[in-house]
This record gives sequence, structure tokens and C-alpha cells, in this order.
Amino acid sequence: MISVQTRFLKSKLLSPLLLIAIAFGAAEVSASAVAAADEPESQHQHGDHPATGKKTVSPGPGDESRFLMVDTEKKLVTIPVIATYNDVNYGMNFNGHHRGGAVYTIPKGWKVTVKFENRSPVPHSAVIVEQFMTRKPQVGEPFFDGAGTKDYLKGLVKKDEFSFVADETGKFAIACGFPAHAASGHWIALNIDREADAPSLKFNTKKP
Ligand SMILES: [Cu+2]
Repeated sequence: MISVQTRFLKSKLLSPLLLIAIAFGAAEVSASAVAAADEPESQHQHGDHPATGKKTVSPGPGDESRFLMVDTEKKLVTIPVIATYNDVNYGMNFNGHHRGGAVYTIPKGWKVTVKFENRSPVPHSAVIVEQFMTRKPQVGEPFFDGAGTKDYLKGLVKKDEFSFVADETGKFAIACGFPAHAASGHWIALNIDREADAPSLKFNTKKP
């Protein structure tokens, strides 16, 4: 009985690691093509590995309006979510932040549109889940209907967007759905708050 259970556990843990290894292997091949499309060759610097992003400084206080667009009349927020914004956390970041280092607060009942972009050849995705799910190897289904990028487990789409109505309060995360990435810190926080007057974004609320 015990040995069967152990084997089951091993196979559960092994597969995400294997997938990551495969992903990094594939990244080597397509990296140069993506980098070329991104910017002129002359701007390339030695050591800028496109798989983990560039040494761009992560956004901080003062940059909020670039990462949270608010339409108060329509009660609509638009959130650009860029995977591998820079090389922070081996590229497993959204907008240069990871492990809840950026915190969005959305009033209950507002509509949220996430505009996802993956700047790395490594697979990434975005899915809205309850925050505790980020500790698991698989983050599971989107908490709100349709609140995830296409094939979020595979993370192969480079650009996608989705919308949902924030009709339940709680502590959520914009998490990467690629196996084991969220557990490695590839998530930022999204709180849905009954008391909040307006949407807000705070950076660097936690130490990395
Ligand atoms: Cu990821």
C-alpha cells in the first residue's frame, strides 16, 4: 500500500519538473528568433538572455498608471500582465514582480480585463485563482468563468486577453498556470474587496 502511494506521489512531482526541463530545451532553439522580432539587433547586449528577460528595472511607486487603467464610469479595469518583463525570479515574473510583490485591489462587482503578453520563449500563462492555490504544483481551474489565457497549462500563446466580473470577494492571484511556476513565485496578488472605493495597485509590498 505504502509503495503504491509513494510511486503515485513521485510521478506527480516528477512530471512538472520534466515539463520545465523540456520547456527550457525548446527555449534555446526559438530564443534568437523571438529576440530578433523584439528589437533591432544593434540593441542586443551580451548577457541579455531572452529566456529570462532583460535587466530592466521592475516598476515601482509612480508607475501604477502604466499597469492599471481605470474606467470609473463603466466600473472597468484593464491590467496589462507581462510575463518575463525582466530577469527577476529567472523570468518567472509578471510586470517585473513575483510572489505577491505587486498587489491589485479591485472593488467587488467591477469588470476586469487582463491583457497578457509573454516576452519569453519559455511557456507562461495567466490564470485567476485563489491565492493559496499558488503553493500547489498545479494551480487548477480559473476561479472566475473564463479567467485564464488559452491553454494556460501549456502556456504557448504569446498574447491573449480575458475578462471577468469580480463578483466574489477574497484574496486571489494572477498566477502562471504552467506546472510548478506559481509555486516558484510566478504570481502577483489580486484582492477583491467589498470596502474598496476604487481600484488600486501597490508595488513592493513584500521583500523578494
Ligand atoms: Cu510561468
